[in-house]
Amino acid sequence: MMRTRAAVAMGPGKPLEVMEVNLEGPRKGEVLVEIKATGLCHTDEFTRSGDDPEGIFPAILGHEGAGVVIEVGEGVTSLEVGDHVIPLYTPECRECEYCLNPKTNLCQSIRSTQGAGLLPDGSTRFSMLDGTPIHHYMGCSTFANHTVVPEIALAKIRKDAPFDKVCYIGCGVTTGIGAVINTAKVEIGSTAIVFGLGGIGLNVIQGLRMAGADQIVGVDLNAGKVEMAEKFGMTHFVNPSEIEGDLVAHLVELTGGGADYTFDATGNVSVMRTALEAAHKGWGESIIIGVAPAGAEISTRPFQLVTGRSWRGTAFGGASGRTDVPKIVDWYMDGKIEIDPMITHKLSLDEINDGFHLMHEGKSIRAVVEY
Ligand code: NAD
Ligand code: AHE
Ligand code: ZN
Repeated sequence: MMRTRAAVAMGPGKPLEVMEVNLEGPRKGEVLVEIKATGLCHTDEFTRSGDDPEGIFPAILGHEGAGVVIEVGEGVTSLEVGDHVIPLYTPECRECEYCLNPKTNLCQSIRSTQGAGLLPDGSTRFSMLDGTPIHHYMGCSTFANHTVVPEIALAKIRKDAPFDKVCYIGCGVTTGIGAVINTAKVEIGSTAIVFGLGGIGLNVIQGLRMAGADQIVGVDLNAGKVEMAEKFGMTHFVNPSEIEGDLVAHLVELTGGGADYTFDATGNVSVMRTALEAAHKGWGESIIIGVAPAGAEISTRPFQLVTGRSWRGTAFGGASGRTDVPKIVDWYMDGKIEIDPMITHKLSLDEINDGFHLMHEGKSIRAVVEY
């Protein structure tokens, strides 16, 4: 048993509380990781706020981290002390029915315990100093300086990659670029619309430029996002609050009949409908990335699908983390993708709640906490 510092979500809608917590060492198949840096993703805020139907409290949130292996539990063979790692909320056991099916990245081997805020043996390693158990989050809990993660949920990465940048590959970068490359499989010369120019949407844009899309339309209510989006490849910007009349009709006209691919990176179900209906008749595909609050539902006229649009979704950009994440780290280190400009704020753990305020004010793309 050791002590570490963590930001604990005590209840829905409450600010995180930074405190000392107890952490038990790794059991069979588990690894103790010292987290060096973590990004703040909107999904952490979604759970903190109480919108997540799977939200459990108290919990240590955070799922976009990078760090160093401190200790390995019994039976761990793929990692050793000193390895640099990125925790994976979508693990890769390479054995389950899902891992063996190339059509999905959704390894299910530990999904039920992970969703219940527990490690695979059904228990938690974190507790308050008075002994109250604290739940894990998405199998990662990177808002703690040290965390215990199953071996199958750790990607081993090169040691020269900076933690304060590649932590973002733990969610935002991989989700955005992967949605384009793995899920949509965008072809050279395509037209695309990206709804939401935040930490995910900008990476969709970066992925579209890599894939060779001709027209990349960004849609956001915050015009402050335009400069960064243009830097990453956005060719046209639409602010829905400035469009008189029907937004779908405007987007369909702008893209010459609708876009080949549209992406929701807002989590707003009415935006998801707009995204589907702005996809091209006959072949347009709309990819849902955003996560929506408990009770929210999507709807459209079935005729939209009858006439050839399809509605799809993606988790972690369709990436199989232990295989794909080290490659994406290489892309960053080789200059094939950019991360640095999107990390707009660096915080200490004590300042973590400021990161959520910056997100709400639309001032940050990614705030990163460095330990
Ligand atoms: P963010 O807060 O950085 O960005 C959201 C952007 O959407 C902001 O720029 C905001 O101005 C814009 N926006 C909000 N409402 C809008 C509207 N009605 N019309 C147009 N633009 C609007 O958030 P993020 O970290 O980029 O995450 C985006 C979404 O993706 C969240 O729902 C998050 O939970 C989800 N997410 C999903 C996955 C996955 O694997 N599927 C992974 C990461 C994040
Ligand atoms: N708990 C939510 C769903 C949240 C969700 O969709 N999570 C995404 C990752 S978001 C990362 O920022 C995901 O991977 N989903 C697949 C899974 O198995 O959780 C709810 O609505 O219940
Ligand atoms: Zn995320």
